[in-house]
Amino acid sequence: MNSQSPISNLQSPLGIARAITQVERGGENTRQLIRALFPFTGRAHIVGVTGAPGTGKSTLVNALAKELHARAKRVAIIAVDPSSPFSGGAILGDRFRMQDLAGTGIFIRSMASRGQLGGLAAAVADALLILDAANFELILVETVGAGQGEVEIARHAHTTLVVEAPGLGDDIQAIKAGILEIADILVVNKADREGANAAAAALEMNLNLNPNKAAWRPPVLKTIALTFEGVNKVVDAIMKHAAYLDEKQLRVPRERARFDRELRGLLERELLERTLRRVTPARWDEWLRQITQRQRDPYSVAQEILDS
Ligand SMILES: Nc1nc2c(ncn2[C@@H]2O[C@H](COP(=O)(O)OP(=O)(O)OP(=O)(O)O)[C@@H](O)[C@H]2O)c(=O)[nH]1
Ligand SMILES: [Mg+2]
Repeated sequence: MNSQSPISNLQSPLGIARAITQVERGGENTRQLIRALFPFTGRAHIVGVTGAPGTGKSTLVNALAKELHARAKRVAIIAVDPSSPFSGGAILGDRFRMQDLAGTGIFIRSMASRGQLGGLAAAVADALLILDAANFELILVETVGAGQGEVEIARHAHTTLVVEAPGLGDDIQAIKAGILEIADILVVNKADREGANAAAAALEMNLNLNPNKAAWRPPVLKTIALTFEGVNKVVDAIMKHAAYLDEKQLRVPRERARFDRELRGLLERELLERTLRRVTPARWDEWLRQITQRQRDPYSVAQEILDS
């Protein structure tokens, strides 16, 4: 870091990309960077986009970003793939996406679980802060797959979209995976395919069966992301949900949930690191040997380490 304003490095896409690479590495430089940036954050609206593999999330996110850009919003995309340590396929797909967005001024970055000391969730949380400080008004975060990852990301988001597509199975994937509760907006993509109306009706019925106590009823919207059909309405719904959060003063509770999670994760990692720093590899090996030979149990070894 130089002595200029901490956000002066975030004025170019290259500077932003470098900052994200930094937070992926973790460590003291990351702590300093985030400390310096944090006062400049808190204005971005974070939209999580999740759903089963292949429902068209990436296509939809690109279309949403273009539509938001056309409405003069500063937009960034983070594509998170928690399942992939190397993200070979994802990188290929992303190349294509990046070309698709080239020259638009829309920032896009993909993050997989490779090479992060502090874990992917922490790196994504920090990347969101960087993009926020870099003055992006809307940040679209796409996550694939694993239920845990989806819920994790939803904790960062102000607005969560759950994307479905017909023909991927008999049931609606979100109902099966139990992720409907996190949805603020439901999208049935691939509406050009047979079964889209049935999928939308099933989602509506599920909403009727499990009515939310909150005043916001998630709209069920059909899209054809490939041709931009319905994308306008999804953007309208995002803006409407953002306004709803402001009007009902729900932004602060959502932020609390986000930072509650983050603070706990941070403490977990810090305490673990500090504790392990006091232990030599030789002692660690010796403890493992004692445990595997049933001379000691893991609880008493952990207690000894904590007491030391
Ligand atoms: N027919 C049809 N195909 C679509 C539509 N939207 C996306 N697709 C296609 O569906 C396939 C998967 O799209 P992606 O956008 O990569 O889906 P995804 O959900 O991001 O996939 P993962 O990231 O692998 O989970 C691609 O071949 C898209 O071209 C649509 O509205 N209609
Ligand atoms: Mg994708």
